[in-house]
Amino acid sequence: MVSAAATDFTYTNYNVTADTTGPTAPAISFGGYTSGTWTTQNISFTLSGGSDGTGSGIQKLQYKISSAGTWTNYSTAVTISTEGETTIYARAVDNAGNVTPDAQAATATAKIDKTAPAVTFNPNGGTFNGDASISITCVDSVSGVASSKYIWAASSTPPADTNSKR
Ligand SMILES: [Ca+2]
Repeated sequence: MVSAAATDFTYTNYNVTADTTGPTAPAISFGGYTSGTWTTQNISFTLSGGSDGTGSGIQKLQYKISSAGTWTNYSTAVTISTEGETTIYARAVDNAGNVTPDAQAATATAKIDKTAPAVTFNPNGGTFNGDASISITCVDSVSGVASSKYIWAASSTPPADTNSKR
């Protein structure tokens, strides 16, 4: 049997506040790059902000690369070097473990193309007795061909000014 005098007990009031709401998404920032435009360079992004309102506060920020990617804790600038179109997602996690709902995650698009278009001549060289018809095909499998130009020269020495033809 255990007995104790009433003075052995102390009482403490705990304020229990439930936080069941995820924070708003952080911002995805690029240095000198505009989301959704093509570039020939690697792209770096940083995350900042997000708000948990009057909730438990933001514990950490996370990002993932492509919708099938894995949420990764953010600590410093992230560099994307993969050619093609890459979607970046960002969310925040609060101190209660709630996350920004998927539908409210921040998104941005990185578009990298480091490869020049392929140019094909048909026929490619040859000797012609009379007029020659040559087709030129330009293909770019990443960002596509925006425009194409050609020059021609009467000798085997290319013109010095590539904007002229002779
Ligand atoms: Ca919250």
